[in-house]
Amino acid sequence: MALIEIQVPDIGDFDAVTVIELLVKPGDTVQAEQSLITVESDKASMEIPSSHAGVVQALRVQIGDQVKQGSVVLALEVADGAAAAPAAAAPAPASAPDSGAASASPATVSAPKAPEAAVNQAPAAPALVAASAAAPVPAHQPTAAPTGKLPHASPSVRKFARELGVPLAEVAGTGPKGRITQADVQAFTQSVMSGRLQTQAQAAKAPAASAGTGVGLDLLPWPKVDFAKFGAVERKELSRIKKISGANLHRNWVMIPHVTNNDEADITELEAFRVSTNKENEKSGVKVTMLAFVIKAVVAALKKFPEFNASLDGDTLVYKQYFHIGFAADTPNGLVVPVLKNADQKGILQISAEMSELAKKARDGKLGAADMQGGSMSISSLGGIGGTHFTPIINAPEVAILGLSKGQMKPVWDGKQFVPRLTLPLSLSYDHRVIDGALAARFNAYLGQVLADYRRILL
Ligand code: CAO
Repeated sequence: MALIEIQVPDIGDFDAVTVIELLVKPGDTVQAEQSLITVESDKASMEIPSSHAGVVQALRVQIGDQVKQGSVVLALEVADGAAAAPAAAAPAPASAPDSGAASASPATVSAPKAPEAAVNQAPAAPALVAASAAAPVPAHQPTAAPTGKLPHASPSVRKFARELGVPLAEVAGTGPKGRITQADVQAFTQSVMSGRLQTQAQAAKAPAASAGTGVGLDLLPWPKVDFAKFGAVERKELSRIKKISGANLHRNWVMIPHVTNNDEADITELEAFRVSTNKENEKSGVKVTMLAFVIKAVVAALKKFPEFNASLDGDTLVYKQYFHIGFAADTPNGLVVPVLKNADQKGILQISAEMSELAKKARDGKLGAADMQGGSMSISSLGGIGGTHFTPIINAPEVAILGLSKGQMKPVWDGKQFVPRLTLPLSLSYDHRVIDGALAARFNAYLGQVLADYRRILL
């Protein structure tokens, strides 16, 4: 085994950037191109990937450190001989590795680089997670003539483009030195979709058109208004979280055919039980809210309706055998969705304790990437605030999300008279490509039954 040092590569136009997230720890096994840390400049945040596969020996940076090109990120133990060949298809990017592989002084390797960038000798590029909000959205150049040069984009943007089936060669880059950003890829998908619809519409109008019909999205450009003409204004850049979550929400809203099924659950008895549980556990410091019961009820519903615990992979549906439930948490900087893992194996008190820990981490801006990954389905609870029903946006690649609004006392007809019952509004948004309306109605109705009589979970 040999020890090498992974360095920050050329990070474009930035002199120094701040480490905001450590994605690995000593002892972790990493793959080539796996992200190691996230850094942030005043314009964007970027992931720094590893050039080698190996085992992390020691981190050389901490959150808050300022780093620049050449700063050492970590020491990595790699297989003998691997230090000389950072990636199978790529030449060694920087200084020669230490021939005394097992010696204490590690070889230094200027690390993160896009494999393709190494092939065409372009400077290494870190993965761009969020482009500056000020970046202009490029107009789609339908078929750029092939230049023979590989497009300039980071590994994560390439991965993102691959997942969406976007040909990078046709995407105009708006990042530094023409680098293609995630926002560019998203803008491309939108322009292609709208272009396709317009083509369909034109084909439908043509005299020779057969059965094809379509509707063009003949959208107007975004209104450009000088608001200062009408009164005093203040401009504030969106937070990093808002930029990232906004791009994700936009993609999910545009790409997933959402339908929302609204229902109500009678939670009169469950609320009484919750209140008594909190009284009994007053000293434990753990407060149980309705959301913890809903998480457990959602797990029961996912077991009964496995299509909801699935993700689309092309034409294949991937059914998950685990039950990790995401919940939207409101933070001063924007919306994040921590994921409560293995909710099926936990009781209500443990779920409540973990939820409050995750919510605190979210508010303190300390959630790691792993805290927000692997969800089966998400819940967005606005019950503590208000509202009757709403349309939550699905958190791709999940296929459904449950929105909870405020529980209210309502007069309910019991067959003889109106009785006051506490009802909880349930808004279930689902991906209609995967879930039919009838199945969604059944899922929501079953959820309501479980919440009305929690003993059903045992059946
Ligand atoms: N109906 C009525 N009251 C409810 C309720 C409901 N559905 N859900 C919670 N409440 C009550 C709680 O019992 C608590 O009451 P007390 O203060 O009297 O004990 C109060 O509302 C506040 O609850 P909470 O918000 O602290 O706890 P929670 O477990 O319900 O939610 C969390 C935790 C992290 C999800 C929440 O704090 C939060 O961030 N919610 C916002 C989520 C959001 O922004 N969603 C929108 C996403 S789309 O933009």
